[in-house]
This record gives sequence, C-alpha cells and structure tokens, in this order.
Amino acid sequence: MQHFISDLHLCPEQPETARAFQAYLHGPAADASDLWILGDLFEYWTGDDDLSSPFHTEMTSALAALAAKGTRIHVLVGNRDFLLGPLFADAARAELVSEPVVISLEGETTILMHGDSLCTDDLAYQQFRAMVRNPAWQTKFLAQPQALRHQIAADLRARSEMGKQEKAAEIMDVNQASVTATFEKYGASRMIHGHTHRPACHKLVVGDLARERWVLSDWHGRASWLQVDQSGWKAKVL
Ligand code: LP5
Ligand code: MN
Repeated sequence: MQHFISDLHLCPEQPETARAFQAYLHGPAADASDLWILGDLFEYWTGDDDLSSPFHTEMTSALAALAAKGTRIHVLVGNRDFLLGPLFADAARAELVSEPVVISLEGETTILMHGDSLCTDDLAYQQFRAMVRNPAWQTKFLAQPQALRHQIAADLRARSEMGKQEKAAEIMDVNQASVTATFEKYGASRMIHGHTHRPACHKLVVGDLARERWVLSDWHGRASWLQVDQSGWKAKVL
C-alpha cells in the first residue's frame, strides 16, 4: 500500500497537528510500503540548520522511526519547505526527490507534484518561485545568519497572507491548460498534488483518455492521507 500526504504545515504553534502527525506515523503509516510527502511538511524551512529546533528534530526523528520499521519515505518539497536538504533527508531517513515524479501506481502512470507550479495564473507567485528556486539565490540566502533568515521568512509569510486576501480565488487554483499540458507531457492517467487545500478527485478527459487529478487535503489538527492499493484509491482521515 502507498500513502500520499501534503500540506501538514508542521510548526510548534499548531500542537494538535503535530500530535496528529505522531499518531498517524505510529498507526496507519506503518501499513504503507511507501510514504510520499508531496510538499509543505513544515510551515516553513529556512535551511537544514532548522534541525537545531527541538520541534523540528522531534518531527524528523518520528519520520526516521517509521523508516526504521520498513516504510520507504519520499519527500518532494513545497513552496514553504523548498530549502529542505540532505541533512534533513539523512535525519529523517528519507529520500528527497525533485518534482514531477512519475510512478506506476496499481498500473496507472501517475504524476506526483506539490501543485504550486500548476497555478500559472498567479503571476506574482510564479515570479517569486522562479527567484527562490534559483540555486545561486539559494546559496546567497543560506549564507545569511539563521536569525535573519527566520525574520525574512516571517515577513514573507505575513505578506503572503495579506496578498492572498487581494488575489481572486481562481488565480490561486490550478490553471486547466497547465494541468492538461502536464498530463500530455508525461502520458499519465493520474495526477496527485496538494498546495491548493481544495481536496477532490477531478475526472477529466484529455486527448480522448479519461484522467483523474487527486488533490490532497491540508491537515489542520487532523491527519489526512490518500491510500492506494489493489482495493482502490481512498482518501482517509484520522
Ligand atoms: O504559502 P501560502 O499558502 O500563504 O501562499 C502561497 C504563496 N506564498 C508563498 C510564500 C510563503 O508563504 C512564505 C515562504 C516561506 C518560506 C521560507 C523559506 C525561506 C525563503 C525566504 C525567501 C525570501 O509561497 C502565494 C500564493 C499562494 O500560495 C497561492 O498559490 O499566492 O504567493 C505569494 O504570496 C507570492 C507573492 O505574490 C509575491 C511575493 C513577492 C515578495 C518578494 C520579496 C522577496 C524578498 C526577498 C528577501 C531576500
Ligand atoms: Mn503549498
């Protein structure tokens, strides 16, 4: 069985979500051969020296404990935690993978992504994304003292929350042409992503073929995952 989760936004200020994460890892996740984390595991991550926080160490160790029991853990980064790096991956006993990941899932060619790259109508965000995903920019940012990086991240979070109140809801969802182009590019029949916090299974036809776009739920105080095995695709909560 494979599990898919995203948008946990783990942080010390949301202890219920952290408890739900622990309960999920000790319970249902142990039944999975593979756990795919599709971005925004953390509220934000300013570099692998964030492992110096006891909260981050606790969450990361909980992942490592699951891996020790035999579940393979794969992590795709999101727009909040795109600076997760090799020290995190080692500590979590996880594999960091770059999106899009294309896997065969119960015979269906399936694309895995965070989902933010499909929101192409949000031009301000896409410009910002291009800047912060540039390796040279990241090297410069990571060379700043940790306290300053935290300050910049907090400022940006506040700016993002304010900005979202002014953006139309539609531009913060995926662009249909981008979805269609992605299905065609990878010849896939399924796609799984998060980011938009609009959980659903969208059925669509692209080039005469039936496709499904599964959107994962954010967590917010309770665990939420998609599980896939021979018996089907099921969205679950705990
Ligand atoms: O995250 P969410 O759900 O609120 O909104 C996202 C988009 N916002 C973001 C920003 C994150 O919330 C904050 C990132 C924290 C990461 C910390 C890592 C450290 C890196 C610090 C980098 C400077 O991703 C939001 C989308 C929304 O999803 C829906 O899809 O709309 O997009 C934005 O808010 C982007 C703004 O529109 C444009 C921001 C331009 C700001 C440029 C300032 C750059 C300052 C650089 C300083 C070095
Ligand atoms: Mn996101």
